[in-house]
Amino acid sequence: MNFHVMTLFPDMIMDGMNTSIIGRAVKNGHLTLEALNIRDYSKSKHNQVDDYPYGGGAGMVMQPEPIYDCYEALCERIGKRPRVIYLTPQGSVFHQGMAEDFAKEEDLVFLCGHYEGIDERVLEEIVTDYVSIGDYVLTGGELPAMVMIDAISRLVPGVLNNEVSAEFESFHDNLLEYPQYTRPVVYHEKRVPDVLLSGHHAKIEEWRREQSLKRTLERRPDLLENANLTKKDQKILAILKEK
Ligand code: 6GU
Repeated sequence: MNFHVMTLFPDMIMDGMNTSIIGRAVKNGHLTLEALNIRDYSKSKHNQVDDYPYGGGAGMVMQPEPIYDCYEALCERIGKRPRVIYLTPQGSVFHQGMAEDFAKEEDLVFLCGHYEGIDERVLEEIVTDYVSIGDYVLTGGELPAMVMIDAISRLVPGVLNNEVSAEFESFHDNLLEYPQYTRPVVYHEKRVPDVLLSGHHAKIEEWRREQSLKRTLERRPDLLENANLTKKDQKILAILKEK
């Protein structure tokens, strides 16, 4: 997977992704990440990239030409025209299914806006996907781009050490993950559930599934509508709801 981020703050992207598992995946070649400075494509004398909004109003608007030229230069260099994700609170709210869809691409471009937004005409020309990360307002698209890159990267084969773990975590089957425990067996007078110490693998799996169902019912009941539930799951849920 090759990530290309068009931004006015390239250091924010490179510094933010350098550490952690994503940084390691870049170093060992499972991913590439580059930040393209939109300002490098300004043709004005002071490298200006924004201007006053037509019709008036507060703030500045990012001009279309530097963004278009930045994208076209990238396309010429890599010989393809990848999907362009524009990070905006007006987009569809990002979820795991979208991460799975984006992870199938070989290249992805993220367009990070600032100020009051970007001239609509260049968005119409190059943007394929409008994505938000939630219903709150941020100062720019860089943090959302990093959130998406993290979520997509961990689905790319080889990025996580543990090949199976990406599938089995929260949101697998649209259920939340079961609680985890490690040593010591007794901590502040609380014991690790006996079943986990029993070595009985079938019983452990059964307990974990029940915990996932219970937790999802308590914390995110909305997820159950799209969950993949067996007859047995439905029975367990019915009992949990009675309590
Ligand atoms: Cl993608 N951008 C901005 N500026 N704010 C946001 C967002 C994106 N998602 C939620 N809030």
